[in-house]
Amino acid sequence: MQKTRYTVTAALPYANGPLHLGHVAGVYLPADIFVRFLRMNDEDVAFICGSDEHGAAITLRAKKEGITPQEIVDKYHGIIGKAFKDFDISLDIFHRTSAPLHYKTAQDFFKKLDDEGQFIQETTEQYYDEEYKQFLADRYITGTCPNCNSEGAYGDQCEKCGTTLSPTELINPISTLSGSRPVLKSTSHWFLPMDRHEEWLRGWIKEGVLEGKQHHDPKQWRNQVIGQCMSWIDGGLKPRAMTRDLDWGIPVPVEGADGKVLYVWLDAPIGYISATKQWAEDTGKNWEDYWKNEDTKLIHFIGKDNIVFHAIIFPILLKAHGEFILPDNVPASEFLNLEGDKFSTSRNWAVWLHEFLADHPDKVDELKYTLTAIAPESKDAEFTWKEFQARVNNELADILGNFINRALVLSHKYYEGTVPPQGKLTEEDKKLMAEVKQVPERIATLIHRYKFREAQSEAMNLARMANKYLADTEPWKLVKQDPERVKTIMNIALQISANLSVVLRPFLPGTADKIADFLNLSELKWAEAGRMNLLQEGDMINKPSILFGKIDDEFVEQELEKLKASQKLNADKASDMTPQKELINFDDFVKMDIRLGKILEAERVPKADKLLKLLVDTGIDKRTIVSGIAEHYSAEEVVGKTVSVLLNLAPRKIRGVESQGMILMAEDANGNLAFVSPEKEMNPGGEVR
Ligand code: B3M
Ligand code: ZN
Repeated sequence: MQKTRYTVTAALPYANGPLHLGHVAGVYLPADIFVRFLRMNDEDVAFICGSDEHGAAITLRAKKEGITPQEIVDKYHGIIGKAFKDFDISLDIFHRTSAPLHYKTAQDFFKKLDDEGQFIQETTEQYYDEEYKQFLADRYITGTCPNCNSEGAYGDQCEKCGTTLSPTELINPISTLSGSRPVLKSTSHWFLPMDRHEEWLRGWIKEGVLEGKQHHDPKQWRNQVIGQCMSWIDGGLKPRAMTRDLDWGIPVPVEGADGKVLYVWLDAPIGYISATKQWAEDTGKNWEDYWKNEDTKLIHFIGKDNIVFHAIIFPILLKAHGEFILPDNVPASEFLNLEGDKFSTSRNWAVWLHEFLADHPDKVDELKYTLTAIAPESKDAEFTWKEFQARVNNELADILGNFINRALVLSHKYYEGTVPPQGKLTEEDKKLMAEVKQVPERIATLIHRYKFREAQSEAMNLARMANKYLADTEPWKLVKQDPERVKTIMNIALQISANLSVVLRPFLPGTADKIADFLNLSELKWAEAGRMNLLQEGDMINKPSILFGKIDDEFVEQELEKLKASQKLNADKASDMTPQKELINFDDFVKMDIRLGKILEAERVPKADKLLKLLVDTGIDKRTIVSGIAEHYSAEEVVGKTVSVLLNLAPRKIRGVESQGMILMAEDANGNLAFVSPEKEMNPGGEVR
């Protein structure tokens, strides 16, 4: 069925810090391109976002800054909202989950599910910090990831391998409040029995089928989204707690839930609905058209660490509620890295959007173009200031800017700023015009497949073709001996300029506006692109200005200096080093049997980016150990290394492989990893003590 309405959501940023370029490239810019394109096609679109203002990360930031959680969210809700405006992200609303309307929406949603028996109430053992008298969930607890062995995994997620976790799965859990080892204490919570939904969910994710009907085309979904969901489903869906023992969040609206709040990953996605309600109220629309109407396409733009929350948990909640539509697509991006390292809020290794805009308010489209050109759509990508300089100078300025400038300057020079007639066409002219005609369709197809990098590249190819056309026809040389021919060439060049103001608009709206102004054109619809008569003979055109200034080496140097200075500042603070763990006594230490081991064989663990399966000679036996080092070491390069091994760690199954022990690794504040090896050749079995 032809769907005639879109609800496009962009992940609600946590209001505990500013946005960095990684967030923008992965979520907000692609969503904006998609929405702008839809609006150019007169689609009815709601573009929804807002601040995610609950959750442990916010209360931890508040503790760190010595202010209240409300003050934290007020501060960052403002910073983020202004950054979206200054970066021309065309949201219809930037709402917030601390708003009363959201509380009511989320509580009504929860109450309906509870009244209809969609939850199971269970009393379970949860980690509890006796010093802070607080149960520990999500970011309040950290430990070793059971999946990839990385330290610093949180109670709800390991940021290293992306696995979604529960606190009791962590190895050696530590409270992030007191730094002490938590105790287990019983508490009751409302659980979503996700296992009950496995059957329909599997069909919906894999085949796009819902209740026997084709709901969406799974071939349009990104592989990493389906892959992550299917491994979650195949791993066995388990009941997941939808409430928390916290004092910051939305109170659970049922009897016997004092001191409990909604789990932030139940609360936040409902924030899309409450934001839509607010927007509809402000604009006189019916919000239910955007969330309950089958002829509406629901699209969630997110980063890959949010996949299961948007493609499994929230759809289960929507379906359990019974009145809502499910997403047609969840275009999740991979991660963007910065100058060879991961973006990191805690290490201050980031280019903050609001700071870039304060320093370079005139470079919005330059940044948009670069981030889209390198977007991490199907694999992690890298932003460097040299890349930014190259994209701006070699593509925006030298191709697009140069073409537009020549087309308009020459038209002013030869025809006093009027559009000349289009005379007799050569074969070359006809070939070019046929090419121009196909560009809009190619871009539209790519955008509908969420391939924004390629779509933008197609739009830039139009400028490349036009630039080449002028270089090949050299009107400036012809104008004396064949003025009629030059009129046709310049008419074609101006028609292509008009087309560029249309096909670039989803990606570079500011530039599209400037070109349209040069040509005295109103904002054109997408359907008008591809035509070679957007301008009529005799139309007046304006004098152009330079579209893109060049980025010099000093600009790049200054930005790199800023990065290094902020990182040094942060390193000096040292506040981000993991605090020393609680004291142990010698008896605790001697329980550990740490030996030297020689790696005999190594191979990747299938479908696990981070894991290597190792055969290790421990001096007493040869055993298999799984280690989360595959992102730092290849299988080949570890064979033969002598390393330190914790032998008597209870065997654990990791991605189906029984691991008997743990390779000890050293990791510094920059995330660099190294083996702990003897400084001279030693045989396997040597005891470390
Ligand atoms: N606040 C963003 C994150 O995980 C998270 C998204 C919520 S969307 C409902 O960084
Ligand atoms: Zn992990």
